[in-house]
Amino acid sequence: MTEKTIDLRSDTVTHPTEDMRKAMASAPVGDDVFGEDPTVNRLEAMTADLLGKEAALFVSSGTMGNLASVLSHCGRGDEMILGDHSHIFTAEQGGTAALGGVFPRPLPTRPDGTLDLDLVVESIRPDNEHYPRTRLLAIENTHNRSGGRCLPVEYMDAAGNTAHNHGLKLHVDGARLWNAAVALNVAPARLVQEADSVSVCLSKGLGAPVGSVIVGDADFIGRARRMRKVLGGGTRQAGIIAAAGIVAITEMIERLADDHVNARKLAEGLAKMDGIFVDLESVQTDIVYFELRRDDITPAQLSAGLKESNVLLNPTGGNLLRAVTNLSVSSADIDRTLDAFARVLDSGTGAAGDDAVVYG
Ligand code: TLP
Repeated sequence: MTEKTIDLRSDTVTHPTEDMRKAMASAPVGDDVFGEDPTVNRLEAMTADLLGKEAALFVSSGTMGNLASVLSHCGRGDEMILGDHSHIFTAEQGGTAALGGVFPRPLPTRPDGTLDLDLVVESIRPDNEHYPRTRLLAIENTHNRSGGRCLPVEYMDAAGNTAHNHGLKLHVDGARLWNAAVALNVAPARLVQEADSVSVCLSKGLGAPVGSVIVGDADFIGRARRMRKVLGGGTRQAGIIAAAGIVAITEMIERLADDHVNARKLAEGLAKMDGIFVDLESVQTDIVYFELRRDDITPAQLSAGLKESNVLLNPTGGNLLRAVTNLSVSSADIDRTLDAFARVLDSGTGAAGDDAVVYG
């Protein structure tokens, strides 16, 4: 029997569950550009409700969700304040600037994934013909590059209040907001109570094959719907994929707790190994960033060595690697992963690995 591959490269690698496939096969559909797909409409209504907002829009990806949101809040030449380690700033091709002319104002991301809100206020431009108009503050929860850390309710509220007190809107990249809600034991709606827009992913920890949803007030969603169309994201019988999204938000949120337990187990196991450093405090959800502190093996060699034991994960630059637990990874798989690490590190050679770095 071939050994199972344990895929820790991301929580995006999962395949749809049986329930999702069944729902997809029997989903009632219509033309969603006409607003006539009952399954898309249902997914949008359910997600708006879950996040406590007036309206929602089904989009193809997290990147499209962020892009359509930012471009619906800002016009060309407007400025957006965001973190220098945020996904929007680091890993979306600068699309908000390239396609929408939105000027990014990156501020230092603190280790816990937050921005210093006093610095946000200082960075807001006064009304002056030399400056762009600052329109938007964007934050990320959970914060990927900070190890999947959760931004707590108090910070989310404070960010919203800070933005609103200065005439800005607040956008939340909530690709993994579900993980934050489960880890913090708080309703997703409560976390984003002060946000003007939120983008949530269905195809990360929740296991759906495709899709994200953005939420906000009806006026914002009206603009975002136009924006989605010009970005080429107006799709037709999209209920086929939205059906899996409905299963994702009804059946798959609570089980994220299992991914968090597995990530913790992996992190604690790795922390005991010679030459591996993990900041255990950073491991709050499904993401484990760790540092390789060895002279005899590089991150690329380590991941190539693990691959020979059918364990996949990504070097993400410098000495860092990232592992993300997910639906397809069990507690027993974590034991096998730790054994594979021990073997590769003991041999001290890994395998010939290229130096390719995958963004994580
Ligand atoms: N993140 C992916 C890669 O791009 C790194 C991953 O494997 O983590 N916001 C956040 C916080 C994200 O982590 C991602 C994807 C996105 C937005 C974009 O989502 P997609 O990939 O659906 O466009």
